Formats: sequence, structure tokens, C-alpha cells
Amino acid sequence: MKTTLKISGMSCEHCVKHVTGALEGINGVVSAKVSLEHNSAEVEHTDRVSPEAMKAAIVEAGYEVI
Ligand SMILES: [Cu+2]
Repeated sequence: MKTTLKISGMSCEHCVKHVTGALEGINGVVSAKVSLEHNSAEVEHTDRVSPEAMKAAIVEAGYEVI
């Protein structure tokens, strides 16, 4: 499955790495492509991963899902 999330609060490549790591740390996430330019994350994951779990990981990392 693929989910695209809109993220606010990222300002540099460090933020991108932080968000990528947070998403890829979720059990069931295969990969996360985070774009600073588009303020988005394209997440490939199994159907066991809920959008809420991905949002929670991003919020926990210090960013916002919009
Ligand atoms: Cu940053």
C-alpha cells in the first residue's frame, strides 16, 4: 500500500532524515520518501500500518501532519 502524507515543520535535510527515520521505524513500513520541497512523505507499507500510526510517528518526531 502507498500513503501520501502532508507534513509541516520541516526546514532542512536533517528534518527530512528525522521524518524518514521515524516513518521507517514503524513495523510494517517498507520505505518512506520524504520531500522537503513538497512537504510530503510517500510511504510504502503493509496493510497493517494505519494512517494514524504514521501520523503519530511524525508528531512524536516533532512535526505536524496537515
Ligand atoms: Cu531541519
